[in-house]
Amino acid sequence: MLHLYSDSSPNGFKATIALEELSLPYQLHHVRIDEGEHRRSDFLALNPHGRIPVLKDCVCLTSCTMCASMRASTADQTFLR
Ligand SMILES: N[C@@H](CCC(=O)N[C@@H](CS)C(=O)NCC(=O)O)C(=O)O
Repeated sequence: MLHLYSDSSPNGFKATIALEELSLPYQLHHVRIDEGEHRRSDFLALNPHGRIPVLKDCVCLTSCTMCASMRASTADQTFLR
C-alpha cells in the first residue's frame, strides 16, 4: 500500500491524478498547509523541505519524478505478467 501525504494544491493533484489513473491502491494522508501541518516534525521527517506531495518510501524530489516513478513501476508490473 502506498502512502501519499498531500493537500489540495496543483502539485498535490498531480500525485493523486497519477495514482488514480494508474489504479494504484493508496492511502491519502491529508497535510493541511493552511494549518501549518507541513512544518510539523512528523511531516518534516518525511520531507525535510516541508513540501507536499510526499509518497512515503519513494525517493522522489518533485511531483513530476514521483509520477514518472509510479508510471515506471506499473510498466514493470505489466511487463512481468
Ligand atoms: N517541486 C516540488 C514543489 C512542491 C511544492 O512546492 N508544493 C507546495 C504545494 S503545491 C507546498 O508544499 N507548499 C508549502 C510551502 O512551500 O510552504 C514538486 O513538484 O513536488
